Parts: sequence; C-alpha cells; structure tokens
Amino acid sequence: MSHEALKFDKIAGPLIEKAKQDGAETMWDRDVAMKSRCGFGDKGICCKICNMGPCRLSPVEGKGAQRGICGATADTIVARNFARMVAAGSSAHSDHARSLLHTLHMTSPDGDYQIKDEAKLLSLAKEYEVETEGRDIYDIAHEVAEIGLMEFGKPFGTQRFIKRATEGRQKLWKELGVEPRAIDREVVSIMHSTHIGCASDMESIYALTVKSALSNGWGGSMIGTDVSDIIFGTPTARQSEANLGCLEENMVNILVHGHEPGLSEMIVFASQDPEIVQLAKDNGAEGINLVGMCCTGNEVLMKHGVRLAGTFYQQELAVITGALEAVVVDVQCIFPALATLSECYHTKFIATSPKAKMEGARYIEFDEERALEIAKEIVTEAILNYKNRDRNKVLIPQEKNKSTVGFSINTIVGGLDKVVNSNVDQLGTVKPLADCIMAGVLRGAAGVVGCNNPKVAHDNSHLTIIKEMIKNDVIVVVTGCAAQAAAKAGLLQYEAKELAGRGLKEVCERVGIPPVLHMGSCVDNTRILRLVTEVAKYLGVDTPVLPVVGAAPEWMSEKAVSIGTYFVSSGVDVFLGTVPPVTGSARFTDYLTNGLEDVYGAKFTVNEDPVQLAQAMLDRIEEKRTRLGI
Ligand code: BF8
Repeated sequence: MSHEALKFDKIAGPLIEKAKQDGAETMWDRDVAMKSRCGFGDKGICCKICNMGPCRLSPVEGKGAQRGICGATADTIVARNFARMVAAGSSAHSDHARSLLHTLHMTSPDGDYQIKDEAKLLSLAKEYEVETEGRDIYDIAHEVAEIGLMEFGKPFGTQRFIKRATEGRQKLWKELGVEPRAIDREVVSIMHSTHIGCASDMESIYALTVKSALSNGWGGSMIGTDVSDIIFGTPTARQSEANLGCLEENMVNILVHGHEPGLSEMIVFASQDPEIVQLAKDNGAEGINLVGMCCTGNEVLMKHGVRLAGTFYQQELAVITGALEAVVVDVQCIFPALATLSECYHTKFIATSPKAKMEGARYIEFDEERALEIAKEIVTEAILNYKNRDRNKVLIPQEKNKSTVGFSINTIVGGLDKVVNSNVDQLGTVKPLADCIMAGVLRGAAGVVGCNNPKVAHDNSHLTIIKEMIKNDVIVVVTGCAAQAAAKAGLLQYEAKELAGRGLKEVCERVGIPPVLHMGSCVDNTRILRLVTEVAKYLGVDTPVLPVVGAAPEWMSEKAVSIGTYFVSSGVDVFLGTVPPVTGSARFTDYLTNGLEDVYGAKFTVNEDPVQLAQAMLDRIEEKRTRLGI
C-alpha cells in the first residue's frame, strides 16, 4: 500500500503494512477509495447554501452553467465559500479562547487551576483597565476573564487588542472599515451575508472575511495565548523529544490529542500523581508515559516538555503501533476514524468534549469543576487497560529526535540580548533581532506553520522550506504541525545550526539556540504576529515593510485559512503549499494573489512545489530588503 504522499516518511511504510495485516483501515486506504476529489468543490464553484441547488458552475469560462439558479457568479460563490471557511476557522480558535476565559474565571488558590504567570495577568489587567492596586490576584483574574468574555459578544466597539498593532495597521483597518468588532458578531455577519440573496460583491465579502480573521488573530487566538500563559505559565526553553519512538515498550502509553490545554494539563498532573504511578506499577508497567499529538501535543510540550508522538497525519499510525493504552481527545483535528481503528487494538479512544462527541468513542465528559478528578479517572482507565495489550501486535518505531522548545516572545527576546553588547536600557527589547535583520546578519524571518495534507508528501514541504530558509540566513519560527515536523527531523536542536548560513549560525552560537524556534500551537501564531509587530514598531515602520514572510506549506484546515487571512491583513505575505478552493474564480484568485497587495501591502502566493515556494519566499525577503535600502 504505497502512496506518493508517504515516500518521504521512513516509519509510515512498516506501520501501514502492519495495519493491513491487522485488518485496520487508514487515511491512505480512504484516499485511494476516494479516487479523485470533487472538481467543483476543488475550485470552489459548488454552491449549496440553499436548496434550489446544489449549483455547480462550469469551470470553463463561457461554456456551460456560468451562474447559479439565483444568478450568483463564480466570483460570488467562490468568495462566499472562502468566507465561510474563515468563519469556521475563526470560530474554532476563538471558542478555544472562550473555554480558557471560563477556566480563568474559575481559578482559585486552592482549586485545580491557579494563576501561574501573575506578571502577565497584571499586564493584561492594565491593558483592560482593571484596578489592580491592593486587590487579590484571583479577583483581578476573574474581572479580566469577564472583560475577555465580553470581547465575544459586546454590542459596541472593536477588539481591544487591535491597539497592539502598528499605528499604520490600525489606521488602515479603520479606513477600510475592517476593524474587527465582537468575535461572535463577525462570524454571524459572514453567515448572514453569505445566506441566499445577500452579498454578491466579491470584494465586500472579502472585507467581511478580513474582519472575522482579524477578530481571530487580534482577538480569539491572541486571548487564547495570553490566558493560557496566565493559567499554565509562559513557556521557557526546555528539552524534549519527538516522534513515535517516544512510545515505550513497558509503560502505560497515553496519547493526548486535540487542542485545549485545560484537559491535557490535568492529564499531565494526574499521570504524575504518586498513587496513580503506583497503580501503573501494580498493574505490571514500569510507569506512565504521556505523549502528545497535534496542538495539544504542542501545549504540553511547550509548558512541560511532555514528549511529542507526532503530527496530524500520524494520529492513526500511533494507534497502529498497538502500544497505546488510551488516546484522549478534546476538540479539532481528530479523525473520527480513530474510533473504528482503536477497535482493531486494545486502545481506548476517549472523547471528552461535548463539542466533539465522537461516534464509537468511550465518552468521559471533562468538567473543569472536577478537572483533576476526571483526569485521574481517565488515566486510571488507561492503566487498567495495560493488561489487555497484545504484545504480538506491538510495533514501536525507533525514530525520535531531540528538540529544544518553549520559545515564547520573552524567551526569544531574553536570549537575543546575548547577541549584541546592548546597553542595559535596551535589554529585553526586540532591538537585537531588529539589528541583526537590518545589518543583514539575518536576511529576514519566516514563520512556517500549519498542518499535514495527503495532497502533498507529508512533512516534505515543511522541511524543504525550513531548510532553504535557514541555509539562506532566514531565522525560522514554527507552530502547529509544522513545528512538529521540524522537531521530528531534528531541526529544533542546537546542532541544526550546521544547516544554517553563516549569519544565522553565528546568532545560534552566540545565543545557544537552534535556527528554528518552536513558538507553540496554532493559536500561538499570535506570538509570531506580536513579534513581527514589535520589530516594526521598534523600527518605526509598518509590517509590510519588513523582510518577514509566513508559510503554510501543507495546510488543510479552515483554521489555517483564517490564520492566513489575518496575517495578510496584518501586512505579512503568506505562502501556501496546497491550493485553496478558489481557482474557479479567476477574479477572486487574482484578488488574493495580486489585488490584496494594493490594499494590505501583502498577498497570498500559492505553489505546490516546495522548492519553488521557498525560492518565492526568499525572493520576497530580498525584494523587501531592497525596498528598505538595506
Ligand atoms: O491547529 S496545524 S493539523 S493540529 S489545524 Fe490541526 Fe493543522 Fe495540526 Fe492544531 Ni493547526
């Protein structure tokens, strides 16, 4: 069962062969069964927003159906479909933040959730104009949470965090009328305006899309990152390991997978509880081995150094090892197929969120009011399942790599202080980073983020692009599954500096960092947004001027479309390695890949060839340097 998309992966082949012998179906079987994708959907020209259709427009201009029954053109239909993708992506990220705000609201000194980063809370309180003088830290936290929750539904005003953007961005968004209002309102606006018989003007639909994306980037996701740091601690640099080789032969293996840190944090604590560890030993195991996957994996990796089992596309492979006692999931990026797949093994597939009940899963609802107690219940189920492991069905790959993770903005800025003999006043600022870029020691910076997608060879695009960047003295920051691809390939180790150009290598050596910095989960793309913004502010310019680019080489989710849109709207060029479903409208495609530059100073570039995409990124960086006169 070979597949083009797997050629790059050393460990997938044997595990997929094993799946075949075990009678287990994988995404690659389904990919083959699918034969080909729907050509209309692929181009974004299938409209099913009302029951007169679905209307499928002809992909050939001037031939066949050029309009839907209501008269909607390809431009309208493509723009509406794109907008709805962004609305869904913004919803997923922002709802994640809403959960965290509720958790912040229930923090208490003797509860399961406490305040870990008081300084960050106080700083946010100041920004929210919350009185802090002489008040209990938990009273402050609760008031901050209430104000944060109002960002979702307030009837008037705009997102508070847009004040964090450069003055240039704030002015532009105001002039264009795209300042994001309440987060939920922007999603509702899209759903309303794309209802049958509403907006048909492509550019106005895109403006609504921008508002929702900005309400995610400068709203939901940014709130998510800040609140997560406040409750669980702002990440600092730490060592860990990544890949399926992190599973252990003689331990109870538990995989946490999904996104929201409220659950996974408690599973970390539960699995370290001495009584629970003893229970594992009493049941014949040497202990408990907790590993992470997808963005939950990033959360527990960044904050606790919990080892990473793998990326999005490895979720089935992890079960096929036959060595997992439990897969514990909450929301987003979880294959429904895991339920059936787990039945081929002894693995318990445990769903926990009312937002993502999974057919065929064992359901243990997670309730923050009894967080640790429920986490212990889940870990206990996994332990008691250890005896059911069939040793004949176990195949744990050897591959794993060391990585250094935990690069919050504080970690990066603190580390880079070592690069120059800064005067003390300039310590703790982005000056060293800005100086390195201006001097050409670093040619620029690239964020490489996003998913895996069977349309392209898994991890290959991420790694090709990352390696091209660092070889050319472009420092790389990574999040999401791109970060995990880098971790598995050893690019998050200090030793990866040997793959870097002279300037970047010198920076790595002076600071003691790898050339690729793991900044967290997909919600944490806002760390990248803020870092870029701080450099722009320091240099007194707007973001589009900077030699900085973003790439989602293997993106697949609606969240990625929202992220890409908020980055472009924030003045950062975005390079995509899989084609979004927009090519059915030449006008809309041209708008995304050219027209946006006149409006936002940044645009999308799409190329499925990672070498060409990397070259386009480097060219853009050099073009920006030339324009800056550096
Ligand atoms: O939010 S990178 S596959 S895990 S969507 Fe999902 Fe994509 Fe991975 Fe996290 Ni992001």
